[in-house]
Amino acid sequence: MAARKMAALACILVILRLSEAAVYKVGDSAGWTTIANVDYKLWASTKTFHIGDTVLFEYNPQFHNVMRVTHPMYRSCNTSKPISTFTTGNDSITLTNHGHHFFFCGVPGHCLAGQKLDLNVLLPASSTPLSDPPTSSSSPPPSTTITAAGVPGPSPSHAASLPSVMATRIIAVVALLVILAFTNFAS
Ligand SMILES: *[C@@H]1O[C@H](CO)[C@@H](O)[C@H](O)[C@H]1NC(C)=O
Ligand SMILES: *[C@@H]1O[C@H](CO)[C@@H](O)[C@H](O)[C@H]1NC(C)=O
Ligand SMILES: [Cu+2]
Repeated sequence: MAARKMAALACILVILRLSEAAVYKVGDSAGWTTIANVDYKLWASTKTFHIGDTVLFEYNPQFHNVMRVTHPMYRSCNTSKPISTFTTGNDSITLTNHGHHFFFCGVPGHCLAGQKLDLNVLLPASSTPLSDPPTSSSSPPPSTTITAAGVPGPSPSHAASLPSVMATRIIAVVALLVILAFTNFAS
């Protein structure tokens, strides 16, 4: 009995976690490459990234790597001082803070050829009011890292996705509570 309850509760926690963290393979089936002419800017624009999501860079480590860099280094494809470098060919990077995350391939010429990625991780829903100050606030919004040129802000699809995420979670929890109730009656 207790074990079943614990198992059901564990399932609830796992489903809550799954419904909020996504894994995105960079470039989808093409992966992280220069030969397929993937438009990584377009790829990123079709996704909505949240804190806790993971991006997976898959590539042949003989020919490519992944460097996380600052915005100025990203713009100029400057590989001299990366924040971090990944070289396994199967690099999972969990997005732990909001704002822009800049990556490129550090192999000479590859960034210039377009093997570069700018991800904008949106603020969690609960803290959105803090970044959109009400009329009573006189201080400017703390959005220095979010206003880089050429990248759209939080899109309507993000706003629309929040209720559906909540609905998914609520349905999952209700379903598991029903299962839990039935297993209790059955034993
Ligand atoms: C690359 O960045 C380093 C330090 O961040 C800087 O010293 C160097 O001048 C830059 N190189 C180019 C070509 O911009
Ligand atoms: C890459 O890593 C992910 C987990 O991070 C794993 O599921 C996948 O099988 C790995 N792929 C390869 C080709 O090693
Ligand atoms: Cu490369």
